[in-house]
Amino acid sequence: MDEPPPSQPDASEQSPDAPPIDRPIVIAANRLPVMRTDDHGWTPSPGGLVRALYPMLRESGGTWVGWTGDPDDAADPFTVDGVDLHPVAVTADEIELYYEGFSNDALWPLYHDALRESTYSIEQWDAYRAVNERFAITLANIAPENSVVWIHDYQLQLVPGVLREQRPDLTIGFFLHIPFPPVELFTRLPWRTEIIRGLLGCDLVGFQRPTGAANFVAAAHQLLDAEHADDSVFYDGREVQAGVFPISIDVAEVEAMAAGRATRRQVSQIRARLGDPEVVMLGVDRLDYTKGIGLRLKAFAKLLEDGRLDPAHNVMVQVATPTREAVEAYQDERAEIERLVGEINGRFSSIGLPVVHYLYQTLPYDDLVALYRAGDVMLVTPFRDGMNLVAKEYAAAHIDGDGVLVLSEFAGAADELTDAVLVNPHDDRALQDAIVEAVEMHRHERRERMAGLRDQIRKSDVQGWAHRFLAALDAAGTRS
Ligand code: ADQ
Repeated sequence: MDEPPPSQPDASEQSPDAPPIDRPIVIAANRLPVMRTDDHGWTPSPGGLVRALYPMLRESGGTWVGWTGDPDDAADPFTVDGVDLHPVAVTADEIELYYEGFSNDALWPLYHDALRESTYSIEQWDAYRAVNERFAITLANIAPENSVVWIHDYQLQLVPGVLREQRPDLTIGFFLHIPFPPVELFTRLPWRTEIIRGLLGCDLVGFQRPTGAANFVAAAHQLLDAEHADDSVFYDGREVQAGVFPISIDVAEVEAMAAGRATRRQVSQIRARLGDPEVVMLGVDRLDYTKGIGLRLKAFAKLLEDGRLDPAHNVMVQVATPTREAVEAYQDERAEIERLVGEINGRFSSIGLPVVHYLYQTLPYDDLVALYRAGDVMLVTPFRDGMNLVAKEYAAAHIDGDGVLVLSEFAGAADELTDAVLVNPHDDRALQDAIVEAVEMHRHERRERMAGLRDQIRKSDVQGWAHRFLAALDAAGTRS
């Protein structure tokens, strides 16, 4: 084997944060990975994606393109911790049309099994296209020659196509964090061909589950008559790969938080405040209609009503993060959940001891980890979910080796977390039985299943996910 050139650091000296490729990396996502501090500075925002990618960009001096989160914010490029940040301005009207409208009221429901009727409006589409073009032009202007550009999620599906036209030298990848729907649903979208063409500007398109990749390949074939073989589509004289890259969490970080003395103290406090029940059931979600929060509340209520669970010994804690509050479907969902919580508490609580504890709040990550540890049974029951990181965080937090995860088959996490109690949440009776099974599970089986879950998540954390995607993207770009 050749000796490495003297200027190259020895592999053993490489920082674990170093990216797996030598070329410059540019990330594009709807939001920049930073938020404003009280003293008008910037700090990295919380969230798994940022935790996975930011240290890597910091190490390699990379770049991130995105919106600051404030309307009409045309901030100049700036640098935080050695990462170059390029804001893309989005106007207040565009936030309504591109973000709340096309992204979250057309694409989001359609991509989640059409759980709600999508709104298809030409004004929204025009705004989506305009913002996507703006992102692509920013990227075309700043991406170094031959660099690797990694674009994230459903808000930016047209970016690869426009960018490819402007900068054929770039290697372009895209990761879809949510499901890619079956062709029968996808073809409802009036601009389905434009979206597929946009994604075909990539060298590699990544999905959470094999079904997402297969649906995308099938849509490209049906709509554009593109040739395909296994996991590749051939279009416009180029090969576009469709790969599967299930996202994960920062396992070490959650484990370290869960092990801290403060967390352990917090866990005892939480259980005491809940009235030291035998079983604490937990739900943690963005308040989204895809997450099946109402469904699990109804299942809990039915179990109390039928006497299969005793309200004196079983409590539920539901934490719901405020999200997309300007979109009507989200306002309706919140009203329905709060009505259910009120109804269940009215019927089954006693004074000072509500049977459902409901928080409509965003909690700090360490408080969330303490809650995970305090939860005996975690209920993750989405109708459809790209992955669901809560399921993985719960397993990572249970360093005590105990706790049961009830998990919907319709979450991407179900492919890997096969030691959960898997359930079809559309089946009322099955969901009720799954909850009872989790509550009554023998300690030996609980520990065995939790060991399986923890082994699985430790095999693939979010840093590994980012490395695998970038290595595959680099290879795809070199090949084509
Ligand atoms: P989300 O739909 O947001 O993500 P999820 O994967 O569960 O869903 O991630 C939610 C994150 O928010 C978790 O990391 C969790 O800790 C945090 N969170 C939830 N409730 C919270 C609360 N009350 N306070 C503070 N934090 C809270 C989309 C897709 C998913 C996919 C991810 C990542 O819809 O399917 O797993 O992207 O690809």
